[in-house]
Amino acid sequence: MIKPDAVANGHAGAILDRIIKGGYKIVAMKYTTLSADIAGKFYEIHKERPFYGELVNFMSSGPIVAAILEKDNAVEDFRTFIGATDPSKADAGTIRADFAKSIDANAIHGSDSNENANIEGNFFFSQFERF
Ligand code: YYY
Ligand code: MG
Repeated sequence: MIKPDAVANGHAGAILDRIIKGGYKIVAMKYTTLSADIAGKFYEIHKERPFYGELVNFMSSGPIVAAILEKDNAVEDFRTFIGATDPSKADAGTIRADFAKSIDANAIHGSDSNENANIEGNFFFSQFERF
């Protein structure tokens, strides 16, 4: 998911270009805005964390791009490709190093396991959209 900061800053196209050139096939994609309720559900796992309220506010603050990507070893490789959660600690050349400004507004989300990739894909897309 390309987060509201990156979309608002005009980086969605550049980020998608990197993703495609990085060898990821876009299986499904949508441009939409999350309500606070939906953003809260997406990040429900972080409910008890101190940053949850701000995270939900931020994630529902403007349009996002959600996509299902396909590649060998996609989940692990994509986490490396986007860089550390805190962009100041992200490796040079990663999406977060180049497009994110802070740990809370960090440009992009990547699923952290195959199981969660499936759950999160189903969260955004119907069975007809993820052919
Ligand atoms: O998977 P990843 O996005 O890299 O980080 P998580 O630890 O799952 O946290 C999800 C999300 O929460 C993170 O992308 C930004 C926000 N966040 C925050 O605002 N402040 C923190 N100290 C940790 C995470
Ligand atoms: Mg995470």
